[in-house]
Amino acid sequence: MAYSKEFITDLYRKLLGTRLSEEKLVAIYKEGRVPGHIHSGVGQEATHVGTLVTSKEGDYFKLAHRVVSISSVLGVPFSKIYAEILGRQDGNSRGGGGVNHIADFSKGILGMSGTLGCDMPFAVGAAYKLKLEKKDNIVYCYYGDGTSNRGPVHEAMNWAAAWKLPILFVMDNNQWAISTCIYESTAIENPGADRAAAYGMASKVVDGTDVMAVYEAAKELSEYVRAGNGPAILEAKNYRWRGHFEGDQCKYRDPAITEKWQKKRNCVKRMENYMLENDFITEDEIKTMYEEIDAELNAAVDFAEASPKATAEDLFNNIFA
Ligand SMILES: Cc1ncc(C[n+]2csc(CCOP(=O)(O)OP(=O)(O)O)c2C)c(N)n1
Repeated sequence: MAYSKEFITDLYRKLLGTRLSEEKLVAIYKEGRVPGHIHSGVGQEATHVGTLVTSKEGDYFKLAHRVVSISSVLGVPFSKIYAEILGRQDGNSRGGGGVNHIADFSKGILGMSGTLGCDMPFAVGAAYKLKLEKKDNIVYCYYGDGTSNRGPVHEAMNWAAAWKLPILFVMDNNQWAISTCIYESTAIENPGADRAAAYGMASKVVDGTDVMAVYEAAKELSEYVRAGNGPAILEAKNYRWRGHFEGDQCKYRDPAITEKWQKKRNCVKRMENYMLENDFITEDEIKTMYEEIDAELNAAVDFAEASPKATAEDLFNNIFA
């Protein structure tokens, strides 16, 4: 497929922004500037960026607990994302939600549940709304390989398929659920895509470290879903580069395998090589982009740290009962 320079450069900028933001979170966490914990998504950005660039105004999103910087691709400023993660009043959930709750209804971002899998039916509910409204919008629903073995995921998928709802399930298969490898807990090779047929859904497996391949697969499946054919599953093969949380020593897995993924399957480097080889960008332009994004992220951290902390009283605000 032929791509314009504008499209490719925009895609790369989103990919790089997500990567540098995930790295920034790790850096400020190490300095003790982040309360609570973070689940770093460094290395897995292409799966999220490559799918979300196929979205359009009016779509809904049920994001995941990893690669939280991805909300930026949907228009949430880094300053708001960081303020939330740092527990500040200028955050998306006024600092009361933290890292897992970068919801923003104005952008269609529905938030997520800390009880993994239980939020999949919310996404299906949003898809039902879209179907009743007869819109050609869809829901992007992200979930992990570990989450895929939970009961609510099955219920959500069954319901979505039975009612032919417009929802694209995106499995970010990073192969690990804390210390359990998916291939020890699941008997099939593709724990996302192989199950699709049982629900009567379309599916695809893609290299989650190749943003162009993800984009092409997501384009095809999102168009299929948008056209009213019912839900589909896109399984992106990936690897969790860092620990489940920062501080996890990963004693349960072989560091040589992690290193191999980092060296050979770095989605940002792969995209840079593709762009350089095809004359979409120069080394100097890449360097400038790193500098610009880094400055934007530093300003976002400054903004978040200057924002007032959420208070104990805030716990009782903005709740239904
Ligand atoms: C129902 C439930 N069980 C356990 C947990 C604790 N937990 C948080 S993240 C996680 C790993 C989930 O693995 P996966 O879905 O593959 O996502 P990943 O963390 O690899 O991105 C677990 C078990 C939880 N939050 N909810």
